[in-house]
Amino acid sequence: MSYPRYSRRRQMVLDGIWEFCFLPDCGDPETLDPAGIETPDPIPVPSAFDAYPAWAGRRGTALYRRRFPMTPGRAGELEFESAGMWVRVWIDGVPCGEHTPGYVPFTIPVPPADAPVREVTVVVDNRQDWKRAPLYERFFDFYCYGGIFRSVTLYELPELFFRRCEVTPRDAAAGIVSVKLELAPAFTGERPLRFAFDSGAELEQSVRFEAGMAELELTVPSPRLWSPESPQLHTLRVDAGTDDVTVRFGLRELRTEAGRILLNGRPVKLLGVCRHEAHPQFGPALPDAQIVQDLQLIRRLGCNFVRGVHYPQDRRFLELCDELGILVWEESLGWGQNRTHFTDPIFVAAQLEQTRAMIRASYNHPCVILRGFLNEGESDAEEARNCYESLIRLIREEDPGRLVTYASFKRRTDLFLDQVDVIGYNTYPGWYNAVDDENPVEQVLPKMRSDIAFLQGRPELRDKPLIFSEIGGGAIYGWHDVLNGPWTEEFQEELLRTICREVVRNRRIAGVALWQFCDCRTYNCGRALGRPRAFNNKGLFDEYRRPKRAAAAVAAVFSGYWKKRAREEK
Ligand code: ADA
Repeated sequence: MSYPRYSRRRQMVLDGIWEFCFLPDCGDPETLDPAGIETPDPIPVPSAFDAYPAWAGRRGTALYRRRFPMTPGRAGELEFESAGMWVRVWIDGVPCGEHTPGYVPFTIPVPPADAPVREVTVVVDNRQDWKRAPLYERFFDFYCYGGIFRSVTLYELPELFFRRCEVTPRDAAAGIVSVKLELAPAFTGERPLRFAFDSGAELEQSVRFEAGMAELELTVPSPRLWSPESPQLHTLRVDAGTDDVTVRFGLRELRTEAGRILLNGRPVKLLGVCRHEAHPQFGPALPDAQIVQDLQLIRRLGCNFVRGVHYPQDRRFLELCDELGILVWEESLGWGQNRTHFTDPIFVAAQLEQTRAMIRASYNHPCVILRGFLNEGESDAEEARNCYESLIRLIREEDPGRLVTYASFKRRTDLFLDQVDVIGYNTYPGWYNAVDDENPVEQVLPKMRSDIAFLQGRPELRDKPLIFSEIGGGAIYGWHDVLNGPWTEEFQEELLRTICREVVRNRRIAGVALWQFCDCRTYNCGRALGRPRAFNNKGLFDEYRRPKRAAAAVAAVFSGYWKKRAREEK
C-alpha cells in the first residue's frame, strides 16, 4: 500500500496500456505540436520506451496518449512519479506543464471541463541535451533511459486540499513529533483539523495557517522506535473535512559521534551495496517482483544498508526498506560533473530543484538516513563551492533530521568534506590504477588504510564517520580462468572478501557500499571499450541477478559480523 494516502479525494491510477509513437526525426521537441500526430503503438505505463526491442537504443521524441474519466466541472491534477528526460504535458490539446529534473515526482494541473472524458498527451524526449535537460550527461556510467517510467495518478481536488504532511521526530523515544502541513490553495487563518495516530482515537485541534503552511507539535501514543532490528512504523491521518491525508513514518534518532553513526543512541555499522534501479529488460522501471527479489538478495548478503545510486529512489523501494529495516543513502542525480556545470546557473538551479523535490518525496521514510548529491563531482574545484555549499545548506534547512554526505573521489584535494556529517569516499584499490607488477589484491589493505589515515588525519575530518561509498572490482558472470586474474569470478571474490574483512574489523570504518549490487547496462559507444559487454560488470550478481562467487563470500563475512555482534551483546 502506498503513502501518502487520500481517502476523501476521487483518484485513479493511470497505469496500464497507453497509446504511443516514437518520432525519431522530430527536431526540437519544444516546438512540437502533438495535435493530429497518430499514436498507433501500445505501450505500458510505467516503462522505459527505449528498453523495448522496437526502440532499443533510440534517442529522440516520443508521444504518449490516453483518455481518462473525470467528474465534469472538477479541477484536478496528474501526479507523475517520474518521467524523463524532458517532458511536456497537454490536457485536451492544451499545454499544461513541463518537467526536466527526472527521477522525482511532479504534478500537472488538470483544469475543469464539461466533458466526462479527458485526454492527456505527453511528449517525452530522451536525448541528452545540456540546455533542455541539464542534469543528464552522455558520460554517465549507466544507461539513461527515457519514458514515463514510474506511476501516474489522477486526483480530483477539493477546494482546499493537502499538498504536504511531513512528520519529524523531535524526541523519538517520547514520541514527540513536529508535523508540517501545507494546504492549497495557500490559505491564511485558523482551521479545525482532526488528527489520529495509528488506529487510535481522533483528536481535534484548531491550527493556524500562514500562506498555506502550518507546523505543530504532537505526541504519538504508545511510541515505538524504528530500527533495522525492529522496523516499527506509525501512521498519522490528518483530516481537514474537505480532504484528508495519511502518512507513514518512523520514530528514530540519528547523530554522529567520534567517527561513528548512532541510531537511537547506539552505534551502527553500515554494511551494504550500491544499487541501480536497472534491468536489461525493463531499464529503470522495475516490476514489484524485481524490487522484492533484489531486497531478498540484499538481505541474504547480510546487508543492513543500500546506497541508492545515482538518483532519487522509487517510492516502492523505499516503502519496502521502511518495512524491512534497511538503511538507505538517497542522492540526487549527478555523476562526475565538472567546472563547466558548476559555473552554469541553470545547472545549479536544476540541482537544487531536484534535491528539494527528492527531500519532499521521501521525507517521511525512516529508512533514508543519509542525503547525498553530486556523485564524484569535481569537488576540488573552487568553482564548485557555490553548488556544493548551496546543496548542503538546502538539505540542512529542509531535512534537519538526516545526515548529509556526498561521494567524493578527491581524497587529497576535496574542498567541502569539512561541511558534511559523514565522509563518503569512492575508491577502487586492487582494480583501477593497481600497480602493474604486483598482485592487485595485495594492494587493497595498504590502500584502504592509507585512505583512512589520510582522510581522518585532516583535523577538521577527524571525528566524522567514514564510509567507503564505492569499492569493488569487476567479474564477468561465469568467467573462470587458470590465472584467476581480473574479470574472473575468483578474482572478484578474493578482492571483495579482503575488502569486507577489513570493513568489519576496522573500527575506523563506519560503513561500506560495495560497488555494486548487480551488473547494469552502461555506455553504448566508444567508452564501452572499458566496459565489457557494455555493462558495468562489478555486480555481485549479474544483470539477471544470478550470483557470482563474490556474493557468497560477502554474505559469509557480513553474517559473521552480525553473529559476533549478537554474541557480544548477550
Ligand atoms: C565511479 C562511479 C560509479 C561507477 C564506478 C566504476 O566511482 O561513481 O557510478 O562508474 O566508478 O565502475 O568505475
